[in-house]
Amino acid sequence: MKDKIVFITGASSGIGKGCARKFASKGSDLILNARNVNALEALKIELESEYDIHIYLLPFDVCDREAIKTSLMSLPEKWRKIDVLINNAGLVIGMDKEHEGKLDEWDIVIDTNIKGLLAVTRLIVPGMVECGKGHIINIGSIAGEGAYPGGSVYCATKAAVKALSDGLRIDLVDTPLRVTNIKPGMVETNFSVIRFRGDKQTADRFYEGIHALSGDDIAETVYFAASAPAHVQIAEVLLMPTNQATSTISYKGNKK
Ligand code: 8X3
Repeated sequence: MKDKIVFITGASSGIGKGCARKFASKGSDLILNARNVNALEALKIELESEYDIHIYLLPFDVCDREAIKTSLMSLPEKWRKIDVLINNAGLVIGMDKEHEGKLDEWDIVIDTNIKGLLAVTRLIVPGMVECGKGHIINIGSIAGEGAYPGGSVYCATKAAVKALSDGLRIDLVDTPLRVTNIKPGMVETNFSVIRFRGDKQTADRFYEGIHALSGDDIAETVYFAASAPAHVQIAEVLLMPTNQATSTISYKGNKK
């Protein structure tokens, strides 16, 4: 993946940061997006000093359609031919029942996980089609396989990521472009702290007794899909910890 340009949304932490590290270690140049400018700048300094690569920062909120447009239009010419788009930005707030949760929080989840992914895709993929090359890797979730207690809206958004990935694969079938949906199970990142509205202790308890996946584990699979030969399209990957079987069935008897 040397000299390829990889665009990652939500790159300041977790799976996005893991992907940034992995692709940087393989010689890819990176366009990194997130809302947290300071975290992005720190990551740029870290990776550019460690690897012989260049990083361009595009801080915006994927919910802000105008900001996405302005930012992408501001990209210097040499950064415009994006090889790999990793639609990673996503979140969940709360684990409320569908008839009890907060509509305002769900708006943020839906706007980020579905509409944000769609807006970024809509703006970047036409350039890939024009160049006759490109790979769109969406970070879906095991949550998109079926609903689980307290997850109804999040699960719905990840089911939407599956439909958007499948639909895009259909729409691009007559092109050399590839579309992959990576569907992680339990991954221990800041994601769960946000899920529990900032309560780190509850988030930690969620993963107690199971060796959860890390952002770096997911990045390995993302890289595997991206670096497959051009005629190989990895459509979907469902990956979870060894002691997880489904969204709701896991064995938490093993200490980390
Ligand atoms: C996160 C997976 O099962 O923790 O996408 O909700 S789960």
